[in-house]
Amino acid sequence: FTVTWKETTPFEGQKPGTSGLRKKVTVFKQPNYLHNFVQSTFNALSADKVKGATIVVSGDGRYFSKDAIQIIIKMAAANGVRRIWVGQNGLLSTPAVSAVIRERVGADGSKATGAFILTASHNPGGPHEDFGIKYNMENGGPAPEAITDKIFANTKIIKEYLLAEDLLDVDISVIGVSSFDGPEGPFDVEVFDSTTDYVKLMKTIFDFESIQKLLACPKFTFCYDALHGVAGIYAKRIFVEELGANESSLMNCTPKEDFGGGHPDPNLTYAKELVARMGLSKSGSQGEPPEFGAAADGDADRNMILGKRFFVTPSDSVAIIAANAVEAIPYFSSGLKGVARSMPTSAALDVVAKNLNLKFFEVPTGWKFFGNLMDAGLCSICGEESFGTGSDHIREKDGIWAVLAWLSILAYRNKDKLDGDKLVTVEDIVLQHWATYGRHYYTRYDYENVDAGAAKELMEHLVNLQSSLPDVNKIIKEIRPDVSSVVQADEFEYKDPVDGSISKHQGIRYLFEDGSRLVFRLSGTGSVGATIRVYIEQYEKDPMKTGRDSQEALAPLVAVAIKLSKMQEFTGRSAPTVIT
Ligand code: VG1
Ligand code: CO
Repeated sequence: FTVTWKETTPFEGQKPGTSGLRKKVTVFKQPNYLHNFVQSTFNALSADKVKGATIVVSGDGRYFSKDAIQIIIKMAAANGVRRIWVGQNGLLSTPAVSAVIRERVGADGSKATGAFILTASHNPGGPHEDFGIKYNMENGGPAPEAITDKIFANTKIIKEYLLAEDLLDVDISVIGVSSFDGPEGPFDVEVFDSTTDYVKLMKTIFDFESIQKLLACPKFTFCYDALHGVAGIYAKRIFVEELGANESSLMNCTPKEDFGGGHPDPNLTYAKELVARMGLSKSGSQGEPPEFGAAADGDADRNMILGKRFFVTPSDSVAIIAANAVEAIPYFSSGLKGVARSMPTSAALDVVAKNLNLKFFEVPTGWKFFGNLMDAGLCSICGEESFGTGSDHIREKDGIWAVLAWLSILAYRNKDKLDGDKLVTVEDIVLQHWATYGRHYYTRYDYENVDAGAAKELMEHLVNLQSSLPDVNKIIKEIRPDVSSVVQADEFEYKDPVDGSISKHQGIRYLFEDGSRLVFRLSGTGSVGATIRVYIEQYEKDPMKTGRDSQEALAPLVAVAIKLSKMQEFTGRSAPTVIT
């Protein structure tokens, strides 16, 4: 092939958000739009990570992925990349990409130094929906801010990109290697099985045999909903082929370019079919729900864990996994190095860390901040309130891992009960956890696609309010005299304990005397307008009071949050778009 220098001009707004660049497909399809971003990424990397390097390109299979993969292959060839690794059909979950970067070794001993992940995660897909791209580094984790800032700076001044125009399209549906000759030497594209490396890694972490026994027990019923995302191919391999679950326990496990028209976000609002099957929908259920249910998002890094007629909040989930990991999961049997959560995630994990005397970290939203802690050996398990849970086995959150972690805990707790008449359930485990550690009532209100200017004003208003706590408390007492007082309010700022880098403006916090918290943030993953997230949390130590309905328990704080922020005045919204 030959290399052509193509002239181009910058596009506005190619700033990577919480997790890469996410825009409408129509935006990505503009001539040169993807090319500019990819070249800006190559230009932001050190030369050794491009020239002669091995780079992974794959994603959740959403609409436009196949075109994007061919474009990136041609640009990589022209930029002197030695080899591109593609999961069959362009499919690799985000956690599997991380595993491939860290674990996969090519036939000639080659290792990947990075990856382009093609996903907009939980955002809908299709010709009129979202596409996304993000770059992951040699450790398998998302590029740190130093790199994403550089990429963005490059997108603003880009004048040309490199393209191997005459390179033939590669058939990514067939496993094998295609070799080409370029001006700087050979270039290969290797298509490989999307699940092998990931499955191998999972087997080194969990005791598959004990999970298999649990799944074989007739009293334990199981279902998994991939919402037509990429998780489906891993679910089939792991839950059905390896662990013996019934094929009928899989829902929506064939990946689709448009996720079947749905919103591939595993929560009580969007995972409707699973929620109904688990007996959690208001309209009631058809028949006896399974004992355990779980779902994933489009790129399979998120998870939702459900018991029969029971929802586990993600903040509780990570705390419960951390509390049980050493006993129940072989990978952690020699102890946990530490635990971490994102700032808006509830303090359930803090209480576990304190009780078990573990190192504990609170980081800004987004997985990239956990990676440094893990690379430095400071953190084993971490999680976010947004249905993200994971560990230092890779550098991304991991939806299937979280399900295997829960199945491991259930298998461990039930190992002597499989022949008895009653199993320990998901609900039992959560209730026991609350009895030991107390309960953090938690909810998140999302106001999606509000006017960006209005969202900014609302946030400024909340920052201004923070200058006088007496005023804040006066307002609160007027709204709800039964709510405790704010004792501290600030904008969250994080100093990375490993590299000393500082991230500012990571969310507005109001911290109450009784441990309650209100947090306000703007989303960094949307593709149009702004999304305001309000995180509401209240701690209850009294075991007699941990069994309330969470929306009811949180109602006073919710009322305060809405009034304090003047939500309706600024946005015109009287209700959130999604409550999780
Ligand atoms: C959201 C979540 C955040 C998560 C991020 C990426 O970000 O709140 O916790 O890490 O999505 O997840 P934001 O900026 O919109 O609040 V995924 O599964 O979209 O890669
Ligand atoms: Co995701």
